[in-house]
Amino acid sequence: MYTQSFSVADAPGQKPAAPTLSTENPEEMARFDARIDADGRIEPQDWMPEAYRKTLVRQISQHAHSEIVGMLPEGNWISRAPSLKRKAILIAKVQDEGGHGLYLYSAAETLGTSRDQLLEGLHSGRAKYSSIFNYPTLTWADVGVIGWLVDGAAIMNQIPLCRCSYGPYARAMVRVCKEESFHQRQGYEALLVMMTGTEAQKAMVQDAVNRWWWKCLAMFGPPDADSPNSAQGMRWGIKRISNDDLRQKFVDATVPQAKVLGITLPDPDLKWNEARQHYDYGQIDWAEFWNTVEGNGPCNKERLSTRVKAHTDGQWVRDAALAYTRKQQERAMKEAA
Ligand code: BYC
Repeated sequence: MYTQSFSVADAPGQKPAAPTLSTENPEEMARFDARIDADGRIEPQDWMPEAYRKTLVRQISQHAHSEIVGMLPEGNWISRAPSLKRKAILIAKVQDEGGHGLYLYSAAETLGTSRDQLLEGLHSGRAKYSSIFNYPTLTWADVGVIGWLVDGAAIMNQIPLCRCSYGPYARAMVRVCKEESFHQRQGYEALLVMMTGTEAQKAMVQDAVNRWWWKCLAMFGPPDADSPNSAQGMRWGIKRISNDDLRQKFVDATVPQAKVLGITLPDPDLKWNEARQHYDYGQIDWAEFWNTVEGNGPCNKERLSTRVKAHTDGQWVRDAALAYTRKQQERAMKEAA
């Protein structure tokens, strides 16, 4: 299963020499580059190039939005979970995802962007969030498969982020990964139970795997050759492992788990390559991926409108919290006077 042991040191020579990025203060820039080269952490109060700040706000806010929108496909099943135990687990999991979104918004705020600006990006449809949450959860087996495969892919991507060069993001990721690990296991266990059930239950698991497998491989982002942000992200120690390498690690870790489960992964080209010591796999439908990222997947519009409605409906809670804080401050001032 997935553990923090996936957090391995970078291969020697993985970081190319620092390019001169901008016309920003060259002394500050040299200090920043030296700290990145020494694998040091950058903290909110430290000087950083504007492009580094912008990249972090982009990635961390997309990540936060993914956690928040990611509550919706599984949230749909809370009222229909097959037992009290499964309902309690699912409520806890969905609540964890909300918590992850909040840590991540807080981490993004340390870079000088307000929560309102971040949310406006999501609600207006300008900001991206993970493609995976734009597909429907048709059966209870989808909830198990999201835990096993979607959270499994998320952990694979996020464990290297625990060593990200930006301190608040890296620290948030440590806790997020621990919780994601529980999410992955609960999904796998739910599927194991279904696979000891009736033929209809087994078929439901296989059908869900068939629908989610390729979408999960696409979650890691475009192939390295088509990934415009990777080179700079790796140089800055934000990304530690490339999209394709993470995807390969995920396939290699998942194939044996599928065997234990007793399901078939829907890829006729999936086979062990002795020379590479990895599994080969088939072609991902990148046109479908980009179509979904651009807002035209099966559930994009529904997800966004549900989020916007939840935010609007929650306005009175924010107003009440602010009024309460103001009242407390006024009282404290009066007492101090
Ligand atoms: N979906 O140059 P690239 C979770 C975009 S939460 C949509 O490779 P980068 C969970 C990418 O943003 C999972 N868009 O970019 C929650 C970029 O567009 P912009 C979320 C994608 O940043 C609840 C463009 O494509 N995890 O699992 O170097 C319940 C080119 O890509 C996707 C994170 O956010 C995608 N799948 O690498 C259960 C982890 N992939 O911004 C589970 C943090 C790529 O230039 N993020 N794009 O307009 C990352 O690690 C990186 O941002 C990515 C992309 C690997 C996702």
